[in-house]
Amino acid sequence: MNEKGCSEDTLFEYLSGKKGEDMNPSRILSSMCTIPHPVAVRAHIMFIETNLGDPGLFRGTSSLEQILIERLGNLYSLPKASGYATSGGTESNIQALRMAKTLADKKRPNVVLPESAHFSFKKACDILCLEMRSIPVDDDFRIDIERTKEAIDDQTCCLVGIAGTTEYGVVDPIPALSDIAVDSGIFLHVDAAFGGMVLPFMDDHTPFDFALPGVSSLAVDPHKMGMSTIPAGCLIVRESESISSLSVETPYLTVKQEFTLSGTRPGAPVAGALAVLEYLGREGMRAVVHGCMKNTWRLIDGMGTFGFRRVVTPEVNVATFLPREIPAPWQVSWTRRGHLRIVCMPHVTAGVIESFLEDIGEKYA
Ligand code: 0PR
Repeated sequence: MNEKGCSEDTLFEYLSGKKGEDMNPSRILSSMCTIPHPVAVRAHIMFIETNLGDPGLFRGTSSLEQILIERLGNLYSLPKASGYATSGGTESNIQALRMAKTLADKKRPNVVLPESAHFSFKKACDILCLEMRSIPVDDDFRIDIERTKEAIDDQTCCLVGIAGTTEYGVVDPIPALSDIAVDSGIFLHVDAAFGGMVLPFMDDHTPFDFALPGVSSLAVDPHKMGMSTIPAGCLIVRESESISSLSVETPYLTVKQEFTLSGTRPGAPVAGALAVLEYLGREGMRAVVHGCMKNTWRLIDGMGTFGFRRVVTPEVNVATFLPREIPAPWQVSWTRRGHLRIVCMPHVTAGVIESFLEDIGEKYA
């Protein structure tokens, strides 16, 4: 740190130079985040100083968090939802496993999840000292139900299903996982960090929410397809007792107990996330999701004409192909199995897809 400060002009020239080193978003085809919706940005700025870690000081902001959970609960067939706004899928998944572990109270607890699960589950299992039982996926990259049944034993505290996998954009057979959860009395967590803001706005999709009686908790990230500002995740739970099982005493705050992982928590992205839902409504979200799915299929068809074979039929806006080199400056990603992966987020417009296909055509036509 310098002894003397600098002028505001110098400071912002420096910052804008650094921003200029970031990638141009319209070339980013690898991200599950996107440019936030303008109403999210406006709401975020309005609530910039708020801290949900001490909700009594920010009653209005705190009520927005309650409304956000209620809105999402309604979207996932759970009108009386409990939960809270997290920093994203990682925190939601850690907290879900923490609930499952606390509630089950096993000596050597294990978690049964698909090998396609996001790496946040590895972090969660490390932190919580849980054995992670990774179940192979079938040819369509969904968890194998027979192998799942075989892996469960009397020390299993949690089952996990993914609604919209990070790498291949498919949905696990959550109805079958729900049946297993009901029969065995095991906590079922659904990671809908990505799909949670896609599937409810499609005409037809695999059931994945609380309408299935075995689903105990669900993670959804407004900062992905919900177009909110970062960081905005939500953990939704069926029973309020599950989440209060995580409570610790907070003697000098305006509330006496807290079940969140973070202490200080930003209210700004919560206002941002709710702003998008209120402003767009179901109709507006359907339009966004239909646009992204249309672009995904245009991409798959267009790539097909240049010999790029699709790996699987996605259920959300993630397209995967057998690997071939991609020309610069396009930023794509590669799955653990080496497949080319492109996420058609809202910033990846029809025009962006056409210009990408033109470059692919120049190289491969
Ligand atoms: N669950 C699923 C299904 C996810 O896809 C992700 C993240 C998480 C949980 C964890 O969420 P947070 O990262 O919010 O904690 N999926 C993306 C991924 O790992 C996140 C991402 C976003 C990565 C933008 C890169 C990027 O540019 O691929």
